[in-house]
Amino acid sequence: MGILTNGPVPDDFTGTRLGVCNLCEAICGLELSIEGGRVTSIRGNEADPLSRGHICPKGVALADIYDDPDRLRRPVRRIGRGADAEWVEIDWDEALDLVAEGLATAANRHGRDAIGIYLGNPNAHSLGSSTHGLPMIKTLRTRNRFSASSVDQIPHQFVAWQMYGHQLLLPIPDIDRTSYFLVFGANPMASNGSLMTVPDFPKRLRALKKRGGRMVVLDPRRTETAKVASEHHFVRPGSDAVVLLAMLQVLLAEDLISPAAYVDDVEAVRDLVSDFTPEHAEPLSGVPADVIRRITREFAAADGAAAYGRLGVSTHGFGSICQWAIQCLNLLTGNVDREGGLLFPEPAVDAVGRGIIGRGHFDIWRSRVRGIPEYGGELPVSVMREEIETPGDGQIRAVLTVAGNPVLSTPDGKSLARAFDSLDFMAAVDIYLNETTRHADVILPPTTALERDHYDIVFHGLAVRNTARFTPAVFAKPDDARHDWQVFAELARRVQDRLDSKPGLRKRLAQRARFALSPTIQLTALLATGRKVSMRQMRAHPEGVDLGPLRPTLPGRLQTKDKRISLNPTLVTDDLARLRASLASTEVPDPDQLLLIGRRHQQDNNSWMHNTERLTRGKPRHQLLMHPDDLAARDIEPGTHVTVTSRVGSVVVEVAGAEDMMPGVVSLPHGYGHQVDGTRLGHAVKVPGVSINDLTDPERLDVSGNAALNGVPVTVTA
Ligand SMILES: Nc1nc2c(c(=O)[nH]1)N[C@H]1C(S)=C(S)[C@@H](COP(=O)(O)OP(=O)(O)OC[C@H]3O[C@@H](n4cnc5c(=O)[nH]c(N)nc54)[C@H](O)[C@@H]3O)O[C@H]1N2
Ligand SMILES: Nc1nc2c(c(=O)[nH]1)N[C@H]1C(S)=C(S)[C@@H](COP(=O)(O)OP(=O)(O)OC[C@H]3O[C@@H](n4cnc5c(=O)[nH]c(N)nc54)[C@H](O)[C@@H]3O)O[C@H]1N2
Ligand code: SF4
Ligand SMILES: [Mo]
Repeated sequence: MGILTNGPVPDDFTGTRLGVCNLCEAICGLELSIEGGRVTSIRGNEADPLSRGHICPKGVALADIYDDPDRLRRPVRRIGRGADAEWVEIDWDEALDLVAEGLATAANRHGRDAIGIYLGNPNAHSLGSSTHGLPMIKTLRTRNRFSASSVDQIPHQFVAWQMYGHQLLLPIPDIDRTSYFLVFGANPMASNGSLMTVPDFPKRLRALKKRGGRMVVLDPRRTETAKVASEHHFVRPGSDAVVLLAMLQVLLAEDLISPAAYVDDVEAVRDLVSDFTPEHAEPLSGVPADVIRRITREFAAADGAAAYGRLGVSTHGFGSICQWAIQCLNLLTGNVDREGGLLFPEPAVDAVGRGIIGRGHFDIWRSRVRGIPEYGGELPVSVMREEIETPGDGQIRAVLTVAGNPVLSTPDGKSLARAFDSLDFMAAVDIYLNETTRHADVILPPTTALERDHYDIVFHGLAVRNTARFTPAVFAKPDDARHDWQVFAELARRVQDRLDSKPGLRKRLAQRARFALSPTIQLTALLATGRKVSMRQMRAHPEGVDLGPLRPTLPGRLQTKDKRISLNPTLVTDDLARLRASLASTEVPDPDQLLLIGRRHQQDNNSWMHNTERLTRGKPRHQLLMHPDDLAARDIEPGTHVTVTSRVGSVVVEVAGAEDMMPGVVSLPHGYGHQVDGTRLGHAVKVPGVSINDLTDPERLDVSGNAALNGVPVTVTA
């Protein structure tokens, strides 16, 4: 009995053990009750200096992944295809050789770019993926790299790289001290925060309101967050840019600005936004001009204000303009690097300052078929299908996916699934057979969260408070299992051994030596040179070490060459021409047209965990949500099935009436539409529904290459 803090628990352990949840960006500290070696309950750890006892339903379900009989525990190989496919377990050695052979053969026959890589969301939540996964991908030297980032946050990175000099140098709302929190297109009450690691958002919001602060939300749906806001306004999907530009116009016209001394190009912004008035924005966005003016004045007058925009504004056609305008709003009002405004976290492992993550670059190469620029070494995942299906030099012939499900999570996923079947070879590093991995020839399943050591390289750098926490594995890895870093190290070696052209022996030996060091050893070294906290301290305090509230750090921490910030990043502001052209477009919209947006629910986790009992019970939540007036106008009864059609495809799904929707807007959750059911190796999926990404359009892109998943024009018929 008792709290055992270090080293995996013995088989028959009974007692409590600290753990960590890696399912979302809130990185909650956990307390697990274990009986006879099995987790019987999970609570939030009150002693964690960041999460302070917070937990959500997904964290409670964390052990369901570990215990899940559907989860793959040994590599499998596919024999046959589609409905007739059979999966046979093979041993690690054979599986790793098969994958290495498949990838190397494609590269040897057709060149390096014949390998396509897709990295999914859980990579950001695994230490081994940072220390070994990314270096392994680098050794493949392909330009056909894709990830979930281009259906998510590339606009943030694109803007931060240009304005602050590093793509992950992102100012974080100082939620614990701000008095005005202005939110565009985020739903932290369901998502628990993103690009703002903010566990226990509800508690921090209550404190904000208690000290007289306000939260104002702009969202086309009256979300869980909108409902607890001081004020919520509907905004037409895809139109936030004109609202934000109008706010800048008001700030400058009324001289409500007080930028820091190291901020340049204020006059350029004045010129760029001069014709974007609140009156111009009102008919386009649905947000009244007087509301835009009032919010702007309140924001400028607040004693510490923070504007924040998340998925709803990064995944639309002008995501970069929105993220730029949000930075301008914060910078012009002097709220960046200010307590109560936004601040830059100082993590114990400074991935930004240490160059562990590259600063960013753009348009060094372009996609072969459509000529879309890379960002940060990746092409938009929206071009992956055509790069597989279009013959010619540089065509992708083999794909490796790592912890991702692009068939459900990226635009026109259905066509991507078809493209996967045309490959010479496909492999997946994943713990489940799902809509994507079912197309692979081999699946390599690594260990899961409770079996591996954890430290959040990424999210401490985006957190609302400076803390550091190392969580040793709760359970030992079974002898015949592999950690993800071990899989990556082996793949790097075995692929390289088979490549016709490889680096010299000396370089290969150096790489190999690095890959041999475990993530924990690499982390220990990084901490030692960072000198903020040591591994020894973290081991002594598995609940986490508090390093204090965020502090002003500019201009010292700026990564720009001149340590100054330009408000006119031209790769973004040049895109205003495209915005103007789209606003001036004389195309008359179809009167039957509705705009489709996505949604997240507290009990959903992107496209997976739809087989855990705990998260799937309760009211169904797969339906298309639609305003009652829009239903009535089409003679549609709630609860019936409707056909939703976009340029790309069409789905049939149950519809529900929802006063919470802005009229003219409909919503579907993403990550639904499962096709792998109840087989021994598959998800025993317990939810109905369709994939929103059978409707989203790979042609709709932001200037950064990010997909415009929201605001998709659709029609809905009975
Ligand atoms: N229309 C629409 N589409 C969206 C979104 C939206 O809002 N609307 N959201 C987008 C966003 S923000 C994101 S991040 C993407 C997510 O898109 P993806 O990353 O492609 O999809 P996930 O559902 O996160 O898939 C995670 C996969 O990782 C596997 N996995 C889980 N844990 C591990 C592990 O420890 N190791 C390994 N190797 N595998 C593991 C799971 O089995 C699953 O297959 O979806 C995007 N798609
Ligand atoms: N429970 C749960 N939590 C999650 C996830 C999950 O799947 N489930 N996924 C995690 C991931 S990968 C991410 S990236 C984060 C995302 O975190 P958030 O961005 O907070 O999450 P979303 O719920 O996607 O919020 C987007 C909001 O934008 C709104 N919106 C849509 N279009 C527009 C528009 O044009 N303008 C405006 N102003 N708003 C718009 C939507 O109605 C929605 O409320 O969540 C993370 N947390
Ligand atoms: S909010 Fe929920 S899913 Fe996110 S880290 Fe905390 S417990 Fe896990
Ligand atoms: Mo995401």
